[in-house]
Amino acid sequence: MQGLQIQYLHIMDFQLPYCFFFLLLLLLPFSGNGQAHSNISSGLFLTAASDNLPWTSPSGEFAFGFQQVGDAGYLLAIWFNKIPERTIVWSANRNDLVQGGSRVQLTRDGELVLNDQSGRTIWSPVFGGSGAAYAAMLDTGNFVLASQADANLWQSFDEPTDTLLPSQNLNSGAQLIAPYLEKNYSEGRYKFILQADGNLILYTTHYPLTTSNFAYWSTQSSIGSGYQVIFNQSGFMYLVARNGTVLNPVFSNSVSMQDLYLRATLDYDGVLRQYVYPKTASSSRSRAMAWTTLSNSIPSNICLRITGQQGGGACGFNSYCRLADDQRPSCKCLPGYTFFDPNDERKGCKKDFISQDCDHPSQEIDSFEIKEMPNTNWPFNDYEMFGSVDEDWCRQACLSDCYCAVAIFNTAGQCWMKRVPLSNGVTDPSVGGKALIKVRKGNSTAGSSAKKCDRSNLITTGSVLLGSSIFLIVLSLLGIYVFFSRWNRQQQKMIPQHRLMPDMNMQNFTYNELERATGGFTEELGRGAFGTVYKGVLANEDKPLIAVKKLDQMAGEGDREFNTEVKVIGRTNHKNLVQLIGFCNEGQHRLLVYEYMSNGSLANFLFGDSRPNWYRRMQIAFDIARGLLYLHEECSSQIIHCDIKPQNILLDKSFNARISDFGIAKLLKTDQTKTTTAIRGTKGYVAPEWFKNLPVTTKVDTYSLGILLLELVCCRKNFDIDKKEGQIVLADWAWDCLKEGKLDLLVEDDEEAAEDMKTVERFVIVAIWCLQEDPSLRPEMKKVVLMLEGAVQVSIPPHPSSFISTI
Ligand SMILES: *[C@@H]1O[C@H](CO)[C@@H](O)[C@H](O)[C@H]1NC(C)=O
Ligand SMILES: *[C@@H]1O[C@H](CO)[C@@H](O)[C@H](O)[C@H]1NC(C)=O
Ligand SMILES: *[C@@H]1O[C@H](CO)[C@@H](O)[C@H](O)[C@H]1NC(C)=O
Ligand SMILES: *[C@@H]1O[C@H](CO)[C@@H](O)[C@H](O)[C@H]1NC(C)=O
Ligand SMILES: CC(=O)N[C@H]1CO[C@H](CO)[C@@H](O)[C@@H]1O
Repeated sequence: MQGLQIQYLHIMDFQLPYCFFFLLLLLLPFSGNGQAHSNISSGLFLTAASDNLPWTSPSGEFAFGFQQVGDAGYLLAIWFNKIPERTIVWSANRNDLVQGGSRVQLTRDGELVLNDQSGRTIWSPVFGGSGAAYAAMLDTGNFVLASQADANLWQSFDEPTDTLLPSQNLNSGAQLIAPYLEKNYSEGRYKFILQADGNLILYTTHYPLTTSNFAYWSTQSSIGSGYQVIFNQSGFMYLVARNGTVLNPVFSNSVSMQDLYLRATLDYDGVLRQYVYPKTASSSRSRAMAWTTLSNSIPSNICLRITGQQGGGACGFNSYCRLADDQRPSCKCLPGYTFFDPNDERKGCKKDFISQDCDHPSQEIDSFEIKEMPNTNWPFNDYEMFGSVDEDWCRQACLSDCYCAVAIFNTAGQCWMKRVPLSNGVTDPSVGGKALIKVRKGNSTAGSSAKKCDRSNLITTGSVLLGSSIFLIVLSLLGIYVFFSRWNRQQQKMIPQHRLMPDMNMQNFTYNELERATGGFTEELGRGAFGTVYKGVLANEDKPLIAVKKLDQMAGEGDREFNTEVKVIGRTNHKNLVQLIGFCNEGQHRLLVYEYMSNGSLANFLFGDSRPNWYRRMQIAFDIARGLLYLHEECSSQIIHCDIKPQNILLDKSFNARISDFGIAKLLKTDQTKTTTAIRGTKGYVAPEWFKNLPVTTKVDTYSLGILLLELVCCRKNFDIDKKEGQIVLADWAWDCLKEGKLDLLVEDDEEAAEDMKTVERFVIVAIWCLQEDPSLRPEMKKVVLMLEGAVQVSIPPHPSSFISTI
């Protein structure tokens, strides 16, 4: 009805004659164009267009209609309609997107038909009996076609794509097929099927076919077999045997559907996960939330589970899989190999160097070297095994054999020789042994392009000099001669020193130097929005440890901009910032070199096993605020961090907190004031204005600091699904406690903090000031520091009106 009212007002705007308007109103239901319908009667249709309104369920929580997928076209889908992500739970044409102007209609014959613009039928569900009298989008997320007598003729729940919703069951023979990529809904490489024999199985497929390849998880031997998988309203998923016995659950998370949206999805990486998303009354509150994974995913480590004779494994060929800190599988190429497509890591990697000459392998031994990777293996692909040998023998054997791509040497003194393409690669402590990977020396694209680059610079300098005048030519030639002969001599004596940037204490590294310093980028310290960080050591006398951040590749970035921004970062110097000591800008490689922080991130410190003491946590809060004050007001050009969170706060050897990753947002040349869909901050710590197209100011950092302060006081994450009702979102709970004068509840089992309630209270009040939805109400960082130190009087803050929870 709401839809009709809107239509009404709209038409009144145009001041159409009353009777004409009435006529239109009568025609509307038949001329399609989606409005909020509960029952969709025959004749209605939806058109694929960016402004199309879907058919929604009575509560508005689910919608059926067209979703645009990038520039590729439209998906006829069902999605969660009350959350900003519009997460898709079902689709009709995942392998065959339609273009704008296509339409889906419940025909007068009672058939549901998706036609493309030319009228060709793309999809139409098949069901028995006569046509449907009406269709309905239900509040469960099920789209049904029903007869006049209300009998279900067809339902989307019976033909799932990659997701199951609570109350949706998987019947014998039904399956989920993973999407190809996170945002590419085409059928991908994994499936989850309840076979006719009752076994519930996760399979890899023979992509691009959907036939079963390797079973990497199944219930038959552990749980048993059944004829139906039930996914009930509290989030339990279990098999029911033919005789009605309920078997042990597959998922046993108990979830309150009142507060949370829930789904079980077979993700593109082959892992079946349960996700929850907080339902909230106010729409502004739900804006910055995200889907959280519930703890047990299936299988727990897919890297170790896939060991098929055919196919690349959990990652593609010539790569290896490792469970990252976030418990998700991460795919990497082995040294000397690069991704076919960096956006599609499971497509595998290709060799990036010229293979060994098989006619004369021994002549080429010196051109190859071995890179080591501990605890790594490619279980199949062996073509030879030598027992009772030592590691050196194994290395030589691989170097002198042109078939050998990798040799695995294990503690039993065995040397397994393997050839490409390597499959089922995995790195895990349980693997043991080490992989010896053969790569051609010095054949990296980076190395060669760097040399070219240096030379061409010299040539340009030369020609400018020559262009001036004949007299100058003679002079310059003489000069150049003298310069070069001296320079050459000096070069021979001197071990090349790092080139210092003229106006700051920063080094310009070559890619090869950093590759060497990090042992070929092997030891990963962390992974952020902009790239991966590796541990390394410089070859200087005192062998300082470094952290090298390899920025993700960007298309068409100007060298000058990169250098300018690096200079801005390089000029910063404060004891609460991680110091940038150098960079590399060579070909497509952009790297930043920082001092190494030996005590890891605040996230690990704060949310780890043992709680850091209250005094240390207070000091950390002061440190972070002072670091931000410096970035905002005291350094030569203002820097807004945009991504303050515990993962970006590092602890040096004396446990001083140091802010890292500042200035990078700018460096990637995204306009600071423009909100795009690619929000840089991390969900939960992100200020509400990000989502509202308002300019981004230093107050976004103030907001994130507010969340961090509460986490420091309470030693827990802002969003914690395991907490009691009312305590799940820390920011909400802290406000409630403050309002009711019960702040002691926040630090209940923390004696030290409980004895210092004055400070706890001050910190919470400052935090709530920082979390004000209106940025202008949030204090400047200078004020925050003074407030935290207790140097200024702090008044009781108003209700922040919007809390954003951490995920
Ligand atoms: C949809 O139509 C059916 C059958 O006509 C009716 O029983 C049901 O109440 C209708 N639902 C709504 C929400 O109008
Ligand atoms: C999804 O990936 C498949 C396989 O690579 C490709 O054919 C298809 O075009 C992709 N779809 C979109 C929307 O990018
Ligand atoms: C879901 O199943 C579990 C386990 O059988 C049971 O304890 C729970 O009560 C069920 N919830 C609902 C809403 O049926
Ligand atoms: C039902 O079947 C299961 C296994 O399929 C079996 O373990 C159980 O004993 C059966 N229960 C009854 C009551 O027959
Ligand atoms: C410097 C060098 O030899 N580069 C080569 C490395 O390998 C690739 C791929 O085989 C060649 O194209 C490069 O020329």
